[in-house]
Amino acid sequence: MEPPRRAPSLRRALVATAYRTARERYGLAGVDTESALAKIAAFRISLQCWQGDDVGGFEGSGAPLGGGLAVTGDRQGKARTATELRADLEKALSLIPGKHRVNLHAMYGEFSGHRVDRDAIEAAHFRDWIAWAKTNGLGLDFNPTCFAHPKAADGFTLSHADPGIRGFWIEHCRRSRAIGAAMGKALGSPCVTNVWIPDGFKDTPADRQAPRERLVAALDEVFKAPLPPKHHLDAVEPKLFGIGAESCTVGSHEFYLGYAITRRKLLCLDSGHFHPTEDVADKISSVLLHVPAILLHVSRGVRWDSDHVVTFTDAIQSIAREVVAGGKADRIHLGLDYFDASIDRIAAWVIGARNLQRALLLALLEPPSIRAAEISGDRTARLALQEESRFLPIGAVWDRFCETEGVPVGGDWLAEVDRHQKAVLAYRR
Ligand code: RNT
Ligand code: ZN
Repeated sequence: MEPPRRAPSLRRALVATAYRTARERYGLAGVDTESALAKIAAFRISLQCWQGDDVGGFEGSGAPLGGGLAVTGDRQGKARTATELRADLEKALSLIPGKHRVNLHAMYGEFSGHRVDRDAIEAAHFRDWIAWAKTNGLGLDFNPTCFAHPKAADGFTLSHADPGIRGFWIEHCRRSRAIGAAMGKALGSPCVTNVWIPDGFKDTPADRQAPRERLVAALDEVFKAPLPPKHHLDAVEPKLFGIGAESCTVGSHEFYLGYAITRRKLLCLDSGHFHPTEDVADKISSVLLHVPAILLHVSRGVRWDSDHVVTFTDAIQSIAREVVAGGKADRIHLGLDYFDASIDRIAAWVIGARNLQRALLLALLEPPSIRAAEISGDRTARLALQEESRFLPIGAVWDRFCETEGVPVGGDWLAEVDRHQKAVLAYRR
């Protein structure tokens, strides 16, 4: 990775002065900014590799994306090889404070020009990813790819009525878990392997029961081999509906909540996978009572599961607030899940990750008087203090964090993205 960029001395002096004042201001509100800074540095975010190439992967099969997933935009410069994707990820990571993880999909293996079908993938196909992650001090997470494949073309995979097709996807998911475990072992940090399948009905099914029974049985097959939690954790990802699966999504919320509870799996909560008026933040404390841990796919749905870049919305602030305030952050794995090719792909990673971090920082800087007001039954004070706390000088604390982590302060990172565009992306045709 590149050496950290130094802010000019005037900028440095301003950041230092603003931080001193902010620290005192927060001190008046009973908040210790130093402790918040120590804590924010410990949060690791899993960057979705698929933002870098529009969910393309390196199988070279040319199969359409499918599965109800849609990437808009076609900006020049998308990563065409794993080497390019790693270079782009390094650039993004150099502009995001802290240490993080990278989330891979099975279709991102390196197959050296060979056609390796999904039921034949092995850890060897991810050797270079693992070596790269080790060199860069990154953790890896993993996903079976149950879309963009002829055997998923009719919209069904693990719940398929044809036992041959079902068996193919079971084998793919089994192998994906083994690969995840190899990654976790090599990197000394458990890999979360998350199973999401697109299976569902566009129109009203005559039978909703049978596909769900098949899915339970298929998942039980997939998860049969126990893997050491030290290296590997299993997650399952429900969804309300997808494009082409509007009338019945086999892996619905109720389906997977029950599955995760009874099989002791992580439940993945993707912020785009609920009805737009639902409050995903409110689900965290409930779900954590019943499942071992949660995987968050932090995304931004605009009117639907549109996978927009994460911005500093109320929704993201409340999610991060629940992660922090619930006191169970060690059981919550953070990942981003969106894909946008209408803006610079590297900037998309940086914007989303920095916003999630800022939302976490805001939560870490919450004045204790808010909770105290609730305990004393003073609802007026709770509301008043919640609203006042939004205007405390978080920006100065964030700038301080960026500076101590050696990443650009404020919008200075854009110049780096621009340089990368001109020096690297511009040559990709
Ligand atoms: C789809 C799910 C799933 C995918 C990735 C690519 O709706 O959110 O997590 O986005 O696996
Ligand atoms: Zn997701």
